[in-house]
Amino acid sequence: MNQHTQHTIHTSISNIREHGYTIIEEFLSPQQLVAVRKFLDRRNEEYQGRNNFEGSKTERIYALLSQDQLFQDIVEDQRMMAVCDAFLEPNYLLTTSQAICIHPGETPQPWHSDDAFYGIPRPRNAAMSTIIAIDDFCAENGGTELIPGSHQWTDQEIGGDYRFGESESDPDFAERVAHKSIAVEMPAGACVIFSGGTLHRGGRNTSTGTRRALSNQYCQPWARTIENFYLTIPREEVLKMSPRIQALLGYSVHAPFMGQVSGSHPLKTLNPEFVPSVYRGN
Ligand SMILES: O=C(O)CCC(=O)C(=O)O
Repeated sequence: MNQHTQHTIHTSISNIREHGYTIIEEFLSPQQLVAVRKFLDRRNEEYQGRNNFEGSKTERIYALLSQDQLFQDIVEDQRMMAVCDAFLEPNYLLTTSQAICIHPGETPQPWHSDDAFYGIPRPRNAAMSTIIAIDDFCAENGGTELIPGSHQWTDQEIGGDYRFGESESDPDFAERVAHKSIAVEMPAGACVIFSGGTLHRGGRNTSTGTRRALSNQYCQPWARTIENFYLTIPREEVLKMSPRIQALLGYSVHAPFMGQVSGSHPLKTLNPEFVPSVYRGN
């Protein structure tokens, strides 16, 4: 790792500690950016959101890393792994890997934090999120909005459980945070990394173009993941992935025995001959 990368990681970690987020410019190489765009251009109308949280004019592709090695490389980017190493316990997991394409006319997403699934009092340290710009992000095209410093807010300070849209029913909340929030304006290829506790939302898209992004999120090794990768990614595909990606998908043991499979290490299940002991004999 060169000195520039080390400096980027160091700055990112201290920004996240202090402000709840950081931006890494040129997170994707120009080649990666071109390849991601090419992939997304081929995949229109993949999955239209079913509610205001997913976004009725927002297209999402879940389990994105299973689609191409390109996305696996981005998931295990060394800068992001170093940031996760600083905030999460060893054996942390990938909790979701998705493309989020916000089309023109989309309304703002409800304010939320990505760690709201975990019923631990705030401020908590359960997850880390990334949003990587595939198009330039601005306030008009649905660029992510976030509230700096909100990773430190307690449940009382928030005044509600803003999990999947509850903030919409509380106009006071939007009013209280309006002057505290910022629109993340960043060029294509840049990445905003934020604490799972940082309040944020996908912005309103009043422009004529689609705002495309990737979002990889990571959680503590003891937390349930948003996406159930054991069921979405066939084991023969997992077998082809790097050891790091396999561990991030849950083919790892969080000491002393979380994640075991009938008493065996989950990596053993990648052997096509593996049969869980529960099926043997009886
Ligand atoms: O697309 C964005 O900018 C934010 C999306 C988001 O926060 C989410 O779907 O959880």
